[in-house]
Amino acid sequence: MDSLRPELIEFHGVFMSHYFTDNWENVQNFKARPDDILIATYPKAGTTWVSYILDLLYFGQTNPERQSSIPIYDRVPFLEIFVPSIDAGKDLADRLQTSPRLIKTHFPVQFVPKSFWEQNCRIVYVARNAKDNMVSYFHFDRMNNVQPEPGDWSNYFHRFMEGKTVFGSWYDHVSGWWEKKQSYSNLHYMFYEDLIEDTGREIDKLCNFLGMSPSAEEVQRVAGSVQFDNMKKNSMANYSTLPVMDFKISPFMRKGKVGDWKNHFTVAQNKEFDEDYKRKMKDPSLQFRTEI
Ligand code: PPS
Repeated sequence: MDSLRPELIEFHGVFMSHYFTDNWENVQNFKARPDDILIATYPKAGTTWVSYILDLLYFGQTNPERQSSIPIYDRVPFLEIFVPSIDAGKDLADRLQTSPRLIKTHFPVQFVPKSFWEQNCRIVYVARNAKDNMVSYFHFDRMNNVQPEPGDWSNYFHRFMEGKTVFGSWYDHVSGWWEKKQSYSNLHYMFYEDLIEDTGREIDKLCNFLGMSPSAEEVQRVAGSVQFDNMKKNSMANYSTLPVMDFKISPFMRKGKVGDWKNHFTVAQNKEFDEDYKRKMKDPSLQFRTEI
């Protein structure tokens, strides 16, 4: 498996791996439909969680058998993925029979295929505080054989701050999408920490954005199904069926917490990080919580 590990490459000014650029032309020419819903995130920000919520809201009652038979990565294709032995995300998305189609991307905003904007698609962006996002991404890169070698924690810590991770700088990603929200009204910007704090409340907000009005019982049912422990033991949600991941190194559903960064950052790293963060994150309207 180790031979699959790619190098980090610079692509249109963003650090990427070839697994997400090899199908570039096809992905850029993807034909979005007006009812498509794009779930956009920086990696490890809560993509799977929100994908599962949306899938249950739309299809949990009309098509319950999909919950026990189709892994989440097939229900919600990862548009730009192009890895040998795994179906290309663009092809999976083209073959989706559902309406709406739920589609996942980790692209920074400037890489999103233009048809999503032309069709005025609804977009759900999920952001997670940088410290926990970094820790989660580190463990993911350790266990995922189609990600570049993460190296040791201290090396990774600096690489993350320099934007040298696949899909580039966290700072540019969350800020770029935040800025887009000011001009594109069909974008719902959510935070992982808010979901942890009150999943039901966040599902209500999501439904409001999507024009759905499920009953309070239905919202609670969905919130219960997507609790961390339930998703962790659900083989259709926990990625255990995907061969490129080595769960002996770290599980996909790892901790699911706000504040795990405290178990990784040294006092000196935390100081260095906070000073650098202030220099990079200039917009006071975009605030993250690192504990709740
Ligand atoms: S990916 O690979 O980018 O699609 O990963 P992504 O799904 O965005 O992020 C994985 C992290 O989200 C956590 N997660 C959850 N936390 C709380 N509740 C639920 N239901 C949940 N589902 C996924 C998952 O555990 C990863 O975070 P860490 O901190 O590594 O545990």
